[in-house]
Amino acid sequence: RKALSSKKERTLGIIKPDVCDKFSQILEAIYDRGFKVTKMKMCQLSRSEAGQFYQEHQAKSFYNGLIQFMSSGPVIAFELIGEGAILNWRALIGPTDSATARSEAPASLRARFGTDNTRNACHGSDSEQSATREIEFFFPSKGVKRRSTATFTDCT
Ligand code: RTP
Ligand code: MG
Repeated sequence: RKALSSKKERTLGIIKPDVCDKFSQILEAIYDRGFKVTKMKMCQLSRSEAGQFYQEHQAKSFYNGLIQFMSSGPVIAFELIGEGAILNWRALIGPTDSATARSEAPASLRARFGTDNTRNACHGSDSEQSATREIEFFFPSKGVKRRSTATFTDCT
């Protein structure tokens, strides 16, 4: 019987507005780890789109700052597929706080490219349920009733 972590999974990653110019180095790390990149979109989120995306944090003290940051410039969102992709992608990005990442996971993307607890380079879905919702948010399936109302402004 295969270990749980060998299950093929999909997850949603985001290169956040602080590090869009580090796109090529981040993509290189993603391919080095053996993920398959199956969908990708560059766009700028409105405040309401960013708020919808991070709706589970609505009541948190950092919510407004998070929404401000996530709508401050272009993001690159992508779907990754791989064995244990949800946990493995979160391991590659590292702890939420970039300073913690630098001490505990120096090779992680947040250690290498993040600034602090908010401007932390990358996002990764935290569960299968989040991954499904977040992939649908950025890459709405056609045909069935669209669950995402996001319009995604081009970065022109
Ligand atoms: P993410 O959802 O972006 O992958 O990050 P995460 O799971 O590691 O952390 P989460 O708790 O979900 O927080 C979402 C994002 O909110 C910002 N944040 N700021 N105390 C703070 O100032 C604070 N805490 C969190 C970060 O941008 C974090 O990634
Ligand atoms: Mg999270």
